[in-house]
Amino acid sequence: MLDSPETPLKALIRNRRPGHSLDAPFYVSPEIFAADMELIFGRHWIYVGVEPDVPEPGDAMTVDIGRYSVIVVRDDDMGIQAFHNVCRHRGARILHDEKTTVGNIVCRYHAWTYDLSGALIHAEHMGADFDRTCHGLKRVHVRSLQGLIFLCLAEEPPEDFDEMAREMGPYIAPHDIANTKIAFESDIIEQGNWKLAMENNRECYHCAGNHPELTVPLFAYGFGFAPDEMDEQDRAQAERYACLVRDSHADWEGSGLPSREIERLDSRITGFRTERLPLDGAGEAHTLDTKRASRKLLGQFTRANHGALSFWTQPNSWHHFMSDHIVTFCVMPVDAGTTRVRTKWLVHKDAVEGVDYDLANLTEVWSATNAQDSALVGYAQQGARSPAYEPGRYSPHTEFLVEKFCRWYVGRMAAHLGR
Ligand code: 3BY
Ligand code: FES
Ligand code: FE
Repeated sequence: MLDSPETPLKALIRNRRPGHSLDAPFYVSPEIFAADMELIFGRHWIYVGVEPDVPEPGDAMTVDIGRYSVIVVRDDDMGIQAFHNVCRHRGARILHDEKTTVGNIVCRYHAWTYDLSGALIHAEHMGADFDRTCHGLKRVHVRSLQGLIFLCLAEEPPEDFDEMAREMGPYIAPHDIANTKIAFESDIIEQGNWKLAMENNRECYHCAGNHPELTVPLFAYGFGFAPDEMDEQDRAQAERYACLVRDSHADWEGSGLPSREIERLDSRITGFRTERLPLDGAGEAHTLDTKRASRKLLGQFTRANHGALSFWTQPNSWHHFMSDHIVTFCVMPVDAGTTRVRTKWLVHKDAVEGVDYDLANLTEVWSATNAQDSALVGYAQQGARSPAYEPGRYSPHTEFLVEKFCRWYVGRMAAHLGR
């Protein structure tokens, strides 16, 4: 066990025990939280929302990443722009609502006015020698991956976003995010470190015991299983599942729907993984009857039994794409022991609530699952605060993706700290 939470970060990283949860300071120390914000959230591509957050020119959303506030806005040419939400006059925060619609971006303090490309177009009293062209809003790197919006706060963002976009594009494109709308969104403030929220997402070891709703459509097998502990009946079931995955992949790939696993968790700065997996029952969606939640299917889909395409990114997101709806999750650290998990449910933009979909039915599985996960993350944080906590072993069968997340995290921290 470690002697004190004050142990220097580099030593903690060097001494991290592979295959085990992290040392307590990684979850509880304000200093390591500050390092996470600078080295992970300050330098990587961070998932923040979807293009339907800002569907029309002038639609803007503000995104808080630690101490930063960023404006994401749809410009007049339908492009997405991102700027620091800090006025170039005396630095006041400009936009205050999470979502708004603007003609120009106007600071309330002295009415400095920026157009949707960030250019300063109006600033009174500044004298003849004042050059407006040098006072545009500071840009933040922004990229859309088939409608999923990522920001990077670094001067030089990781160059491998394009590779991820190239590989993931064909998987996500059929779900046509551009023609969806946000049917519902929820924020949960979890009482745990952001890494515990991510670790919790990377395994389904806890699913059988905690997620009675999610395990109706979801086969936990898809996230690993322990063959040596299974009886004959379990093993037969697991084999049937493996066949179902093989047959489904062949079927889906044959009809032009990329489905097979891509795993780039260790080899990239921008780590990600994807796979389309069959669902139980009718095999259509994350609902309690396993059928589509919305009658209007996305994109060109004509049938709904395409299972769910999942896309997991590092450091902070996961997404489930179905034929009729999409559920997308953004993890945002608040402080060492607090994390915001923002979930959005997307349906076809023409789907009408109460006619094509029932909101309770659409959101039921993940609302329940999020609440259950939130409690679990809270318990993990409470444990990590105890002097009795010591890193525990991950299951090689059902927690290998948690280990990969931790390996990516410590690897990135080490790379940035220069060791
Ligand atoms: O949401 C996910 O990514 C899945 C579902 C349950 C646990 N996790 C692996
Ligand atoms: Fe924005 Fe003065 S601080 S106009
Ligand atoms: Fe869970």
